[in-house]
This record gives sequence, C-alpha cells and structure tokens, in this order.
Amino acid sequence: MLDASYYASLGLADVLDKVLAGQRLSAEDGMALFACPDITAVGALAHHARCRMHGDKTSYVVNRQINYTNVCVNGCVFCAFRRDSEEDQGAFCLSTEEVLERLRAADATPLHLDELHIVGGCHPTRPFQWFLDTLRAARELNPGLLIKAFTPVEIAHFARMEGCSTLEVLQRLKDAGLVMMPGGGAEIFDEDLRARICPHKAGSAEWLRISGEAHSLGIKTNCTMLYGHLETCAMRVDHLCRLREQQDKSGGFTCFIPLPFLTENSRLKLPEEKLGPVRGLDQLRTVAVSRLMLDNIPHIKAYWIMMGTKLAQTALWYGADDLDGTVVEEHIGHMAGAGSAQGLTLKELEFMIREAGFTPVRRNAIFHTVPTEEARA
Ligand code: V47
Repeated sequence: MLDASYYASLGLADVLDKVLAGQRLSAEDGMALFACPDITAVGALAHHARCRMHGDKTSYVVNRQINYTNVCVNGCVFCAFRRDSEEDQGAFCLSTEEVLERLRAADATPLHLDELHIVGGCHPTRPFQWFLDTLRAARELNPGLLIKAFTPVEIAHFARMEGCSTLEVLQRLKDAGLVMMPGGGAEIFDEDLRARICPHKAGSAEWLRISGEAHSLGIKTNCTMLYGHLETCAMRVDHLCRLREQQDKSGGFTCFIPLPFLTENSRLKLPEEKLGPVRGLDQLRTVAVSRLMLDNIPHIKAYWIMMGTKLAQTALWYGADDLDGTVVEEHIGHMAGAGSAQGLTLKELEFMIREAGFTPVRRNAIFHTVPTEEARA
C-alpha cells in the first residue's frame, strides 16, 4: 500500500520513512505534504499514523453545546456569530436559568449526557462570578456531568475583567467544576495575520500560555486552527508546529480540530482565487497533515458541523478519529452558513461511523470510553 518507489517519485521518500518509523516530521516535511500533487498518498500516510494510534476505532460523544452569549468585545473580522451589543439584531445573552433549562431538557431525554460544551463571546459586562455560579448550578443539577467550557480567549477576558491572573481564573473555574476546555480562539498563530483578522483577542503566545497553565492544573484542553481564509500553507504548518511544541512542554492537549472557514455573513473579504467555501480536498489534506505533524496530540476531530457529514466521514480515512457529537444546538458555524443539521442522534453518529468502515466508540468530554445506554440500564 505505502509503496516506497511511488513515494520517492512524489519526493516524499524521507517522509514515508519517518512515518513508518514513527519519527517526528519537520516543518519542511509538512510543506512537502501540502505541495504533494497526490492527495490520496498524503491521506494514506495519515491513515497509517491514525491506525497505529487508534486502529479502526472512531469516537463520538453524546453532548450538548450551549452558547451563553454572542455579544463580544473582540470584533474578529471573520466571525459571523458575534454582535457588538445586546441591542444588535441577532444578539442573545442567556441567563443562568436559561442555561439550566437547556440542561434540564437534555437530562429529560433517555440518553445520558457525557459532555456539556459551554462557550460564548467575551461579554463586556458579565462578571466572572456569573460563570462560577452557572458552572456550580449545572453541576448541582447533574453532579456526574463533565463540563468542557471556556476557551483560552475567554479565560484571558475573565482575568482582565476580574483584575487577576489567568492562572487564578483557571483555578477558580476548576474549583467550580471545570474539567476540560474547548480549543477555540487559536485561529491562526501567525502574528501579522492575526493582527488583521482578530487584532483584539488574546494573542498567540497568550493563547498557548493559558493552555499550558490549564494543563499544569490538570485541566485537559483541545486546540484548533481556523484555516481557508487568508493564511498560507506555511502559516498552517507553523501553527501546527507551535501546538506540537506547547504539547511537548505541557502535555494536556487531547484533541486537535481543524476548522474550515465558513464564509457567509463574514466581514472578512477573500481574494478572488480563495472565494467560496474551503475546497473538500483542501479540508481532507489539512486533516491529514495535522495527523502527521501532531504526533503528540492523541485525537484529530472531523467536526461534522463545519465539514458536513459526508466529508467528515471521508476524513476518517485521512487521519481523523473523532466526529464530535450529538450537539443539539450550534450557532457559530450555522450563523456563518454551515449547511449541516443542528444535531445528530446517537444512532445517526454510530451509523455514520460504521458506514464509513470504522468501529464507533462512545466517549466522554475527556475522551474516556463510556458504557453504552444498554450497559448503563
Ligand atoms: O474559535 C468562528 C471558529 C471556533 C468561524 O474543542 C469559525 O471540542 C469556521 O472551537 N467558520 C469555535 N469557523 C468552535 C470551536 C470548537 C467547536 C467544536 C468543538 C470544539 C472542541 C471546539 O469556531 C472559534 C473560531 O475559530 N469560527 N467563525 C467561521 N466563520
């Protein structure tokens, strides 16, 4: 399958050797993978690396996403989700009771919830205490619930609002029940481009530092990359290398999620040659290169909400081993034109995985395997 002479003809002889030997790829190798004309050859390498780590297992999670607000001080140019103030059309701002209502609705279904994913904009006035109280109230309602909440960008915002360190914010959130953090807000680490697309949010070094601080407290986190906008392949590779370096230091990244830029309702104007959604083949290649470069991050997610279900299934053959979840209600992608459903059932997710040729494994927020409904009955 991984024919040495064929990879040599593609200029990937060294890359093949390294992948077969389980050795680390260089940034130059990453660039060669982006330049390779045969995407299936890149995919086969990533599939080899994925199978060595996970065999044919593909995880999914019974979860619920809650976006508490889209009012945000950051004003990122790409974001279709955010609003400047609560008075703007399409702005929303949930109370603790409204968060709990959603949780009660989830608890009322026969399915056990294995992850509550809470994320939102950086609201200009909502005090940090609200977040602590809401986490505690959610845990009281469902004591066994694993809560994945707040990106490093929100942590930086809370620290500014509260006038304390990000480490203190993280410690207080952990005390209130936070076990895991989502990987949003990483966008693209290249400082010049970041200054153009998200000048006001936490910078790259800060995002990485806060992730490392969370890891030092035993809070696992995810990481992401927003791609398919103005970045180059060199910037993507640089982004992956910076994540890999951070992971060498702090070790707490659990899953990487490449997020293809969705263009509707965005203020980010793309040049002619980049107009329209990120090409499917580019998405598959980016998943594959991510799997190959991030040798120290266990999981790669094909986030079906942003990719669509068909491409997410295909991505399982290009290095991804997780699909995310039942979700139920999603705003960030859908306000930017995602054509996917708002949520999927457990049966639909399992069917997607089996239909693609893999074995479904139900997981929780921290990627531990959890029993099926039948086993819990
Ligand atoms: O940080 C914003 C991205 C992220 C657009 O950690 C966009 O398990 C595409 O991070 N097109 C939030 N992407 C979502 C996110 C996430 C989702 C699911 C699971 C996890 C996890 C994390 O969405 C933002 C930003 O990078 N984003 N606008 C857009 N128009």
